[in-house]
Amino acid sequence: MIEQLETLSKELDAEIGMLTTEKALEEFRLKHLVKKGTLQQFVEQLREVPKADKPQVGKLLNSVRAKAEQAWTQAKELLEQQAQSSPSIDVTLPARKMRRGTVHPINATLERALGVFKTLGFAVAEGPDIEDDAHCFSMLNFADDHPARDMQDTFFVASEHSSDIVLRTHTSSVQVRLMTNQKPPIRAVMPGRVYRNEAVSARSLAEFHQVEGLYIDKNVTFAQLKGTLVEFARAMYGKDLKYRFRPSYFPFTEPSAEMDITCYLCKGAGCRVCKFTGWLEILGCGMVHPNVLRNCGIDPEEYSGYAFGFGIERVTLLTTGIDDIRLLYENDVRVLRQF
Ligand code: 2NM
Repeated sequence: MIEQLETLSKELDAEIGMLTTEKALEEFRLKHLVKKGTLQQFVEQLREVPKADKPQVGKLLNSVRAKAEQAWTQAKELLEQQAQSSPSIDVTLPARKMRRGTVHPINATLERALGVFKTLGFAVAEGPDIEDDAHCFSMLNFADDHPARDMQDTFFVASEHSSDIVLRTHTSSVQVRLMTNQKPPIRAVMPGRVYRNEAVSARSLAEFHQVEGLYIDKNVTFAQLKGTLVEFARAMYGKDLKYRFRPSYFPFTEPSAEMDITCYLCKGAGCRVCKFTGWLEILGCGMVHPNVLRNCGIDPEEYSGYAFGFGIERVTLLTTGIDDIRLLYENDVRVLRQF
């Protein structure tokens, strides 16, 4: 019987190694651990063992039985643990797509525009959003009664000490700082947020982004201004675009002009986007007014300069086909995911 028990013990060792499924566990239990199982049969045979041998055989039987029971319990616990910690992960499923963030269309347009001017030799300058009347208006040749100085057009910052602190209405204020602090030649573009007390609509917001440019040196001409802006427009809107310059008025430039390009939608035939003119206005520009140069300590007899400015949101609408400026600020992911 000792021999038989040892054979069973070896069999058990082999089977214990395979106890990795519910099915193997149950088969093992039915074969060895139930009343009619192998171990109970040995218990019954124990009665026929001579008395002298009983302690030895009994001890062996007990240890074999303990081994079988322990192994079964352990394997069952392990299996239950595995089922809990890894709730049926199917590693063959396709991976869930990781969505990467993208650059906001306003910033993408801004970077593109700045890139064009950088290749043309312009530096990039920035300045404060909160300005005083001098930098925003008076040094820029705005008359005392100019409508831009009205509460209706400009946000005034409440202050105990003075009433001339405003949110800048254009980045020209940065150009004033540059002209006052640097000697010509000056060639720079100024990107930034600007603020105007306007009703919000599909075309305009009270807060938007502008890029203005400035070039001051000896003998700067209107022809150079046109060349630079045509280069810019071609880079932004397409190589074979048509354009025109129309006379205009700004307090800080003389002469002043606005630049139009043919409508991207109707190619000049006339449509709702271009209000049936075939043209879209893209920027304002002009030769810096002698008064502005003088206010900034630059001699207009010695130097001349050109300046220009445009709104980034408008460029974004024109180049993406988005037809409502407010969509750029709502940050609806359904809009943002398209860029
Ligand atoms: C524009 C249009 C035309 C402009 C002028 C100046 C300065 F400081 F030189 F006088 N800065 N920006 C300018 C001229 C801006 O934006 C539509």
